[in-house]
Amino acid sequence: MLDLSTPQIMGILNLTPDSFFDGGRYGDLDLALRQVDQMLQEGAAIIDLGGMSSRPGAEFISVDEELQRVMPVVEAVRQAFPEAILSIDTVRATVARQAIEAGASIVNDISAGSVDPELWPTVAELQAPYVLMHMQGVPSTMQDRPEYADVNQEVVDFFIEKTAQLRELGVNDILLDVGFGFGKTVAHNYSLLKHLHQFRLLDAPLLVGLSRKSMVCKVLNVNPKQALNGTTALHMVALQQGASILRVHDVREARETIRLWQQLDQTS
Ligand code: 8Y4
Repeated sequence: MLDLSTPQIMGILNLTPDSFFDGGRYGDLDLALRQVDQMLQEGAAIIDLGGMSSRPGAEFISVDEELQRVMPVVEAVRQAFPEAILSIDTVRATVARQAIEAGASIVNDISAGSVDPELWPTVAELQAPYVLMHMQGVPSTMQDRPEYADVNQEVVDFFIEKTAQLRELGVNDILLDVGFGFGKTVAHNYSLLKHLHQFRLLDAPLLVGLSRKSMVCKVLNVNPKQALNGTTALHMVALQQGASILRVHDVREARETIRLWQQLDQTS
């Protein structure tokens, strides 16, 4: 279904209250479809759709509101771009189920099943590929005081424990994600990036989400709008460390980065 013998791009489609999208607003669906069209043309293999913000301090929305934001887009994208692979960014079983039943393929869950106990059994039942992401704490407070004895060891242990539980439930296709910025200081994030290669030992594809995040912005003293160049630099590091999927806002630039990495990788 998805060839991971070479790195691929997951394009971000934000459908959150703090983005352009407001479910019911006239023209919003059209705007979302045009953004998807552009990302696919620029080389995204997967489109990640999320209706609930996971930013520090973001507001919680109801299941109904999340469904109202996400489902029309899943259905419209499905219809307009039947070949596109969609991932649903949700922590809720109901949203995951409806999205998968409407044609989405992948469940991207930043909570590692910790919010909705029905999510993992649902993913198993639907036999959907699942993104297992590490987070310390919960979004509302995760950046208050991140603390680890050894961040790399802790994330490895987390992956080993959770993948065993997922496989026990019958979840067969697991992607691993260290969760940059989710309960981590800048130093923690860079330690994970520098040693990302170690996670390859777990024998699952690695997804990285660092696009325009604070690990770029804080070091460069720029805002997210100004963080594309820094994002690109770190994407190249992630590729060198064995990342299989880049979750990005800027597909064209990520495509170029992968192309340059391939050239380097094929060089003796
Ligand atoms: C500007 C830049 C503003 C970044 C906000 C953000 C990940 C993820 C997010 C990730 C996976 C974000 C849903 C945070 N990050 N899913 N989701 N991995 N699997 N913030 O790193 O992009 S949302």
